[in-house]
Amino acid sequence: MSMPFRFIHAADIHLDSPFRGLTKVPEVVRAELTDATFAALKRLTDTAIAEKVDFIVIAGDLFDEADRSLRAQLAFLKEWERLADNGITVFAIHGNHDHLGGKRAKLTLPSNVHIFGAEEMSYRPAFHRNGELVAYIYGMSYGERAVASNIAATYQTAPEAPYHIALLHANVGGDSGHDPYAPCTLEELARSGFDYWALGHIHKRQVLSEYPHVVYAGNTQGRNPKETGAKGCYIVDVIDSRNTNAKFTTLDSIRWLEEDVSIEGLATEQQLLQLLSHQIGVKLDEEDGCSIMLRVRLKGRGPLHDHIRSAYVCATILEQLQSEYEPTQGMPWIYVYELVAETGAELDWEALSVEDSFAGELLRLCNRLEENKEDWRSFAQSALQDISSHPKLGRIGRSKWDKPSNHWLEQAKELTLSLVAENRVDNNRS
Ligand SMILES: [Mn+2]
Repeated sequence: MSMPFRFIHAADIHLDSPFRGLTKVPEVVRAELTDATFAALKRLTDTAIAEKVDFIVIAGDLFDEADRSLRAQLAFLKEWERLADNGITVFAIHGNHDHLGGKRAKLTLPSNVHIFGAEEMSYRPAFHRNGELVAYIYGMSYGERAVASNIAATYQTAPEAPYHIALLHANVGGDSGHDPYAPCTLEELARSGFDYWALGHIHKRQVLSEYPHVVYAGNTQGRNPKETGAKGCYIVDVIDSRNTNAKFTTLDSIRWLEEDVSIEGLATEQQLLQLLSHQIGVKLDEEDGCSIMLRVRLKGRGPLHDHIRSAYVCATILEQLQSEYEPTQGMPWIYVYELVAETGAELDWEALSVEDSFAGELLRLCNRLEENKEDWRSFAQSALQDISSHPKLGRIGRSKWDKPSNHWLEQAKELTLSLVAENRVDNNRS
């Protein structure tokens, strides 16, 4: 075995990715969101230099678009030159987002950068910074957006290297949440003879296996409300093929998070606002200097449920929080982009379930439907019959109405019972 070495495994940088879906954000937030993928790339270089890695591997989707923006290409060039100045080599493949069929400027890459071609799998030697051969890096880029074949099956190790690192942009194990590109199974990767599969494509980081290591690095910067949590890369220390240690490190400057806050025990909107304000302050301190895009979900049961069910009240509270935590440039900020109420009425469900009243009868019906999914399906279908058979309205949602979701039942139960039970209290009072 050769000497120990260190490399970075990154993927899915999606440089110059546009932020879609949020129309009303302050200018500071918009500008920093737009620059966030660039900031992550810069931090990747900084980290590689500070951690004295021998080389970097990037497993596809370096760019967000196959027709790469000039700004993105120049940014990569600049970072790669910084790496070259520090004796760090880069090995990269391109994925479905930046496949080699797209348009791009003709730039000459520095000699420390190797991009794998799309014709077939090929390999290159990787060296320790003292010049000793420590590994072979294998890879194959996408030549077009949709690669439907199992390209991992074409990967083969060359015997003479001490350690084998395979770069692959693929959907391993058929994750239904992602495009099924270059499909393959974990089992076939695990028995292929490679020591480390450096994967890209799925943006959530995960270590699927150790010895051999099969690892998704995740993306380097979250780009939308679905890409929550810390994002970055793995720093991998290899002593030998039976002693490999992958350590996650963050590269993101803006983090998408979700926070649940319970309304239990709160009597007024003012108390809710104070609680939210406090929680948000705590959150900002927790996330090691990152700015935060926060979605707050109100949960639990309490007297406030009736008030915050109104979209107006939620919107007003959200505005208050946004103005209290107004983002300023140059320091970490927190921006609450959404506040949703998923709360329930404060009801004595046990007493209600035996009560001789319309509300009691309604609850017993809901409970029966919850227990028997067949009953629920036929109940929902007959209730929706008129609307789903309507020539125009029916077209809107027939495919959904044919398969009524359990979530609808939960929502209907909450909504109807809080309305019915509320009226019942009012009647008792009058
Ligand atoms: Mn990607």
